[in-house]
Amino acid sequence: MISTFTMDADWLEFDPHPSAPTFQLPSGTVDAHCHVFGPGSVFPYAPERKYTPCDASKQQLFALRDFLGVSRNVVVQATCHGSDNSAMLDVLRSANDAARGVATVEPDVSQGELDDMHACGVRGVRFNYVRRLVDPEPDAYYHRIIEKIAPMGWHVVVYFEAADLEERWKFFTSIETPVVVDHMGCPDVTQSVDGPQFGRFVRLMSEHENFWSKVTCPERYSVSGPPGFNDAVPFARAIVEQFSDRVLWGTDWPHPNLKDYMPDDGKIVDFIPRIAPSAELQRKLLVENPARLYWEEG
Ligand code: 0GY
Repeated sequence: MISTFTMDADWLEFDPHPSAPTFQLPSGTVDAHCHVFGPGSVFPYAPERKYTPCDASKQQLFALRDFLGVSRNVVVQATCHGSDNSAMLDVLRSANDAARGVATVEPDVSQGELDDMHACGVRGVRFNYVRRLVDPEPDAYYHRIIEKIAPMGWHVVVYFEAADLEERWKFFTSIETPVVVDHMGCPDVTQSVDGPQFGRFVRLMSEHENFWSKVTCPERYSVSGPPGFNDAVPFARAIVEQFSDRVLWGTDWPHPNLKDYMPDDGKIVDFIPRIAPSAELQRKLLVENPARLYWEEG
């Protein structure tokens, strides 16, 4: 039976015709944070999901990649697919080594399943603490997963909101694998870049050298908004300049759960030189760092 799904009434669909970016991405650029959704008729959305999106297929992802001048993708399992990673794995299998993946797994995942995912290109798991997306589990649940994935050389991606960092600090800093923080921990950009909230995140990065940050998603926390996301610039730029070897960039296409506007992916690319002003910083952010984390074996 073919399942059909109706996207949420307030769902904003991605822009099918983004503008051509002005900034030319360096050769080898990795979009290190993007998703696919279904299509639901092929890869049904999970019963426990908290949103039903529009479909966003691998063909559409690859078309955007080529249009923007991106070389490779890291596809992050979306919560609307729960721990069924089939849609994400299908992208990896179709990408001819030009995609890697971050999966969602449960503690009872078998070694055989992990090995199959590794062969497809999965190199990390994501722990999501954003309550509108999932119900977070106790630390022991995540420890059991870490015990299984650490020996495989995988890393952990954590998605949380700034106000939650204090509570999670002890657990996060106990993780010994590389830990990649989504969207700089979603800072409140109405506070000072030198203030206590962002200061806590900067301290996390400076005291723990296994932590990386995605400087993605200004559209999620900017209050000044598009096209410039001006209030987000000092935050992302501070992280890029201070931790240039541990930062990643991505589009976040197809931009799940935005409620006010849909960003133009061309403008998302044009944001890059404002947060990584030199060619060297751009090369690290876009090419070298993701290549090291996702394409190097060992
Ligand atoms: C993101 C953000 C979101 C959604 C998901 O897995 C997801 O469903 O990641 C969000 O709604 O904030 O990281 O792209």
